[in-house]
Amino acid sequence: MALHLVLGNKRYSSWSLRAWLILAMNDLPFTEERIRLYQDNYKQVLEDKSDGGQVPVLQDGNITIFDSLSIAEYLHENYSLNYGWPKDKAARAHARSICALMHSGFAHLRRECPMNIARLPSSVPISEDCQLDIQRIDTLLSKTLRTHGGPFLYGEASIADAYYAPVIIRLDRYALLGPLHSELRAYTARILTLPALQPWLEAGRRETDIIAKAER
Ligand SMILES: N[C@@H](CCC(=O)N[C@@H](CS)C(=O)NCC(=O)O)C(=O)O
Repeated sequence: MALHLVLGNKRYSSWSLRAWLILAMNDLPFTEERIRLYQDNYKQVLEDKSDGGQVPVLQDGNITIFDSLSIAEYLHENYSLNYGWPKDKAARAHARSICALMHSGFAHLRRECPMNIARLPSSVPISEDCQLDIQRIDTLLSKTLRTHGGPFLYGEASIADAYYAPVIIRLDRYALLGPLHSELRAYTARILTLPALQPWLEAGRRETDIIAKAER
């Protein structure tokens, strides 16, 4: 069946990036359709695409999957991914846990430092709560990298790396890396130069639609 991904602006849409990167990392052929978020009748378009009313949405023939984490699970379950969830049971359980944590948490970082591919790295004032989110991410990812020996979170690349890629981009674009563990700084460089990610970064830089609330 043909995979079709509905996504938002590549400059800003972090949840879209997660789904897109899982597909790209795994070399799965797919077509994509970009919705200009917060423009014209985008909300109606999204409502028509899925019951979730948001991007990303994956269509696989007549099956529609919405929400980035469900898309990850669907792809893992239905396609033989080279870079799906980790093969080891304990690592897989941990990877699912940290992705669920990302999905439901780190709200201060997400709100105060929106993903913006085109942003030139510079710092902005952030709250203490946002600082705590960053420290927690640093502790979590550095420990995971140490436990599995790198170069990716669970050794080989996996869904978890795609899931944390937008966080890594935020740490870079808001110049937040300085005080972090060396493992996480090295990992950041690895993710930012990941070949599969480059087409997204290039497209995001070229986009001219500005979403004012995502610019800081
Ligand atoms: N929990 C959802 C979050 C999706 C989400 O917030 N998508 C944003 C773009 S990154 C969106 O569709 N925003 C437009 C809107 O909500 O109207 C997921 O993981 O897919």
